[in-house]
Amino acid sequence: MKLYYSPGACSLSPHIAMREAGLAFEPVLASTKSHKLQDGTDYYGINPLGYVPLLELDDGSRLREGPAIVQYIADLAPTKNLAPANGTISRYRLQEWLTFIGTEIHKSYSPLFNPNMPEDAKTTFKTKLKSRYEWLDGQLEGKDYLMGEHFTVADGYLFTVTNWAKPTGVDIASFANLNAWHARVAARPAVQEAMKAEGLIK
Ligand SMILES: N[C@@H](CCC(=O)N[C@@H](CS)C(=O)NCC(=O)O)C(=O)O
Repeated sequence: MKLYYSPGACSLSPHIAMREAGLAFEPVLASTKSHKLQDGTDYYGINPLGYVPLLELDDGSRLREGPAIVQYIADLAPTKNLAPANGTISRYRLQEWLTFIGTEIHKSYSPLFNPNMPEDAKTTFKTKLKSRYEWLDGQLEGKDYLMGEHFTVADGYLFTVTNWAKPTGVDIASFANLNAWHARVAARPAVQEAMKAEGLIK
């Protein structure tokens, strides 16, 4: 399998999932700025929408959308408990988390990276993000991970987007449960490996 990624982008989430799952894959750098691969190939020819992540399966077919990709990866390694079994209410709880992270958190950060977005609009998104994180902080009370004692692909996704708080100026310093959870996820060997491989840490 090939995972198209850009360092520190939301593609870090499936990258973490791959390493947590212990699956063999080829990471392929597809810069979100140039939309070109390192050999100059136009990334729009691979994903017409231009964004990462994208997973190319061994049969050459391609899967888009982070929440779908991480569930696909989790299901390839069922013994790793990265997602509850399909058809169970717990699986819908995971999907509830992935949808929340994608629509309420991830896509509220996107305007903060847009140089053409006016500052007052950015402030609106920062305020929204802070209120979502305040709620999340309460949800993490007494829990090691979002779904309880086990790390799931939802933790990898929330970790990935929460890494953007500092560079975009979203103030999450006062959220003790959230910060303890973030440190717990950051310390996982697979997360360290993925971040090192993307050049985000040494
Ligand atoms: N709906 C997509 C959105 C992915 C997305 O926003 N990717 C960003 C990086 S975090 C990107 O590649 N941006 C560059 C672009 O859109 O050209 C998903 O959830 O996978």
